[in-house]
Amino acid sequence: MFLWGTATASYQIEGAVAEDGRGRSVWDTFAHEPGKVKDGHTGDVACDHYHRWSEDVTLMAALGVNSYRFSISWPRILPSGHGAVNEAGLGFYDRLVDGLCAAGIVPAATLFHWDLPQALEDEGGWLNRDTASRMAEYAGIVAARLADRVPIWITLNEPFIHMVFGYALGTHAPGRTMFLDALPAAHHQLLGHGLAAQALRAHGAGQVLVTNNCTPVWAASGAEEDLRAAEAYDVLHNRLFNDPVLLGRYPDLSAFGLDAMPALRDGDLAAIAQPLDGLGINYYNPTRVRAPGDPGILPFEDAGVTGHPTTAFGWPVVPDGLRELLTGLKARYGEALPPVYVTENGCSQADEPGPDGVVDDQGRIAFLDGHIAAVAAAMAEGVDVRGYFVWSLLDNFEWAEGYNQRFGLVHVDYATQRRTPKASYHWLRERIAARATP
Ligand code: GBH
Repeated sequence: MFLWGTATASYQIEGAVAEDGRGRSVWDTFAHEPGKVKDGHTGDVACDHYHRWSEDVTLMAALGVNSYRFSISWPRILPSGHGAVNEAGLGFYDRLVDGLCAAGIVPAATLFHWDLPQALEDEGGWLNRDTASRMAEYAGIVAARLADRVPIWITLNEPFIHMVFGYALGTHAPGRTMFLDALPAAHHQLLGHGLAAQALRAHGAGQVLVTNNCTPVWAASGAEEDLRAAEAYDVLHNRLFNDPVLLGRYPDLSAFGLDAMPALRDGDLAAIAQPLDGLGINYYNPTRVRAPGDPGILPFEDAGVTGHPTTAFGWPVVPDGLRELLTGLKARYGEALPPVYVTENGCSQADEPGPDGVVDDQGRIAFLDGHIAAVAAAMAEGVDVRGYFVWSLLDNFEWAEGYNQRFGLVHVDYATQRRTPKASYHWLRERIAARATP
């Protein structure tokens, strides 16, 4: 069965940040620091999904999706990062999973979508190797409770983005600005993936995946130095995360002046390269780079993708980039590539209901139509794609942009929490009903 789904993440939708014993996450801290999130927005209430999850499951059932990718809030389960387990936190996901199963929707749970317990950040966060072991403990606890009903587990969401925005540039929590010194945060997340994958399986998890956001990398010209820049960017964005997981080794980092991955120890790569049941891919857009004007610390610079429409976020809309990405993964990894799940794809639009109450998001319909066709094209070229999840079910807390970017199939009026399915929701329902596959 091809999985048609929607995707969300705990801090972006749940709210209820101080309820039922939830501990603080790095995003609670970051969002409450003045100037970090646009307009001072926080996830304190978000979509109030913690209280409205049942209504949200009903919306998915009516949409006709057969799967739902959500993330578990680590600090709801382990408020101080380790030690005492918060039963009420487990209870929330227990009810959600039961609700999904009753609606015939396959739960796909992500363990870490960026909301690390603040208590673990206080011990060094992902710069501390121990956080990987803490993740394995957390994985075992949730799997022991939920793996009887959750068949699909995703360890990490986009470790590249978390390293770059959270640790290198500081535009996301925990807000560190370490540039290339952030690389251990990548290695420790990957180690956390490997150890968590083992713990998940030991506690009955069926399918284990990791989700990497990947981008086709285009050189700004055919000049030798631009081609080298493109290769270096591909190493940093894509291969640094796919190679160790699928091949058990890191790519050559010499373009970054490194002869090995910092923080790597003997045995780590074997732990990271656990057999996987699938690779999750989040795709938003391609990236175009050129050689840096001033030789600085990075061997590339952004050249911008031009000549394509853009989303409200300013991101280029290039549906064929998804076909290029998927077929490129197959060409690069061959037999080592497990089945692929597109675990996120979607776009932001400035959606508001018209006088008739209708949110007529034609741009999103065109976006989804084009990208679903790109998945079909990749499948026709031999890539084993097993699922497609739209980001997102609901408009939600878009990290540093707060509530200013809307990615939902369902509009959320934050003042009242009223949910209004957009035109794209109705379009997708008909698309799914008409054809079982892309
Ligand atoms: C995902 O990250 C996250 O998993 C999810 O939580 C989030 O809400 C969603 O996407 C939407 O943002 O500068 O034009 O080259 C996506 C990571 C990073 C993808 C920035 C697009 C740059 C576009 N994104 N990236 S551009």
